Amino acid sequence: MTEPWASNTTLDEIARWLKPMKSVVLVTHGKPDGDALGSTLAVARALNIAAGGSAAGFSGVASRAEAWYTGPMPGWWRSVARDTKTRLIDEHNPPPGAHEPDAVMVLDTGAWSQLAGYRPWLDAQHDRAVLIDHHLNGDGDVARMRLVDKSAAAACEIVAGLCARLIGVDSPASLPIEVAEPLYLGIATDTGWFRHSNVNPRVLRLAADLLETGVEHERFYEMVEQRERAGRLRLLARALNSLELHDDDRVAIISLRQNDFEKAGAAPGESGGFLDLIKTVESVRVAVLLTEIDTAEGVVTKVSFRSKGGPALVDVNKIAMSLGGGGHAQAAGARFVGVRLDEARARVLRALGVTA
Ligand SMILES: [Mn+2]
Repeated sequence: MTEPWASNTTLDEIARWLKPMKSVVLVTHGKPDGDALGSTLAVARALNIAAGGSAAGFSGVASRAEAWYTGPMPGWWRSVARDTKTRLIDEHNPPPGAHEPDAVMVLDTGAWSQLAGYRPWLDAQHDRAVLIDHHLNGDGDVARMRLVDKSAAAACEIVAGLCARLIGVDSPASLPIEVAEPLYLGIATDTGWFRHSNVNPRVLRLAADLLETGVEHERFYEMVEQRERAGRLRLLARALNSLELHDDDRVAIISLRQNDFEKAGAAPGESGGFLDLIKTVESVRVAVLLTEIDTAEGVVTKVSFRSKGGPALVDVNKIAMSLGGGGHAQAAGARFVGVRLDEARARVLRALGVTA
């Protein structure tokens, strides 16, 4: 029987159900982001505090809750997790077979595809599992109890109410700072630091309440967003310098050669995200990155395509396929072995129907 992707419980019921639980495991989606880490850490700390311990647990006694993660982990995650009990799960460290907690919580996801690292262990926990999520889609059979609020900007927005109930405070402004900090992190990152369309009065009021507890906005912003390597910026400077526009400025091309990576002190692969910046040019519909590198098989020029959506969508998957590559309609690539950058550029422009 398939179960619907919808709530079948409330925050009050979840809080009441969690109260007597002595051991709780919290899981979230693989490659956890600020909301995934924030929601799991906040609940783990709230559970310990609700039972009379510190955020990290009880002196001489194990923590009541532990958060499990499947990587890769963001570089800053330990600065946020600090002394909260965590466990990294991977193929060498699977979920401990004998580990049968009183309760399992699945936060910020409800999709089996994002929880693959926990199976089959998680299947066996179904009847003692509760999930809290804000995504539009998920699998109803992940947990017996589900609270799905698609209007929430972040899982942390929902979880803030749970933490307040567990600890017994009326307002998020009265939460302990150890709980407020990860909640703020989740809300800030899932709203793109209060820039995305999910920003509304309710989430801004919650963020303001969390700041009342003493959360330092700038410290978290710096920790998460200001971690760029100087070499990557030098590489970006070289890429921007190469910018050329074609077809009435609708096609933008940037180019990087082996020499650019060496001069910048950057590794191939550090050009990720450059095309997002090129796409911010108003007239540009298709952005292309050409990368010429020397490999064991000789010179190779890699082509990455990104296109803007909407009615004027250029299907770059088709373009890439015509060049022997492929991908998706808005993100695709191809690879030319034994072809220099200038020849690759000519082939790309021809494929795009542009006469240079
Ligand atoms: Mn989220």
